[in-house]
Amino acid sequence: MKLRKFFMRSKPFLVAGLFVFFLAGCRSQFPVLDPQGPVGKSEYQLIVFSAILIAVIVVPVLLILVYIVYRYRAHLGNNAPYTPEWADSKLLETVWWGIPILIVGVLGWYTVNTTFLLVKPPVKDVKPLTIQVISLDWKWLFQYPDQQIATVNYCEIPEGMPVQFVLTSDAPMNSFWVPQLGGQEYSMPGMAMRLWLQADKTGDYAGSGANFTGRGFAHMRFQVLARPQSSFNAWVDQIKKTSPPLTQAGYQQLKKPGVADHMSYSAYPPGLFNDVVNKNRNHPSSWRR
Ligand SMILES: [Cu+2]
Repeated sequence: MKLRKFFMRSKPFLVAGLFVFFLAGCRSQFPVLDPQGPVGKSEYQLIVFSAILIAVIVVPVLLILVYIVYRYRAHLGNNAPYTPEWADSKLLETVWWGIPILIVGVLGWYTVNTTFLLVKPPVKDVKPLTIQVISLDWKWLFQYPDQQIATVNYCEIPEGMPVQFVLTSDAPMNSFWVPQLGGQEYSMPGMAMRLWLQADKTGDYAGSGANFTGRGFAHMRFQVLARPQSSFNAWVDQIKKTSPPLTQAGYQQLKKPGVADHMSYSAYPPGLFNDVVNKNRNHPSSWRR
């Protein structure tokens, strides 16, 4: 009877526990836990490290809670010590202030070190690629200033090369996120934000807008295709030869709210990215106090 009651009461915890246990088996459903580049990997290590340090506190506290509730329960014949005059314990105070201070200190130091490193390119001996990204309603425009080509809703990058994404928005603010390559960064009207990412291996990496922007938001997905340098070069040449240029009129068309497929352009209006950033400087979302 007692045992049955115990299981009835702890049912939500058991279900939650099983849920976590089974989910842990399918990594591919959690791209953040399957990083494919140095940025994603160091963020993954930060996640694991934080989870372990948090568990150091949470697990013993929950175990002690269960023990206390059981040990000191109101029950005839319970011989647990009863000490109503007990006031304090220097030893316990030291333990429950000392451990958290230590953990917050270590976690803070590690987090600051890791995240500040991500402001710089992940590797320094390879010349980086720059891609300018404009988030629109409801599509992503990628521009390659060195190659002078542009794409919509997909971009190719060479494997093993650090890529500097420079982000802005010509629509509501959004957030640029390629979970397997690294954390998200905001794209905001009137601002240019930098995000370093790198793919170690050839592969197709899914990306999406991580900030709700209205009706077509669910379609703001894009692909980051990491390819060997030679195929990347061939791809650029191919686009230069076969794709139409993006004109100013074409951009105005693209800017109109709507969803889009993958598109490629052999050229784009010079200075488009900077014009978009400057034009939106008076946008309310870029006001500074
Ligand atoms: Cu901002």
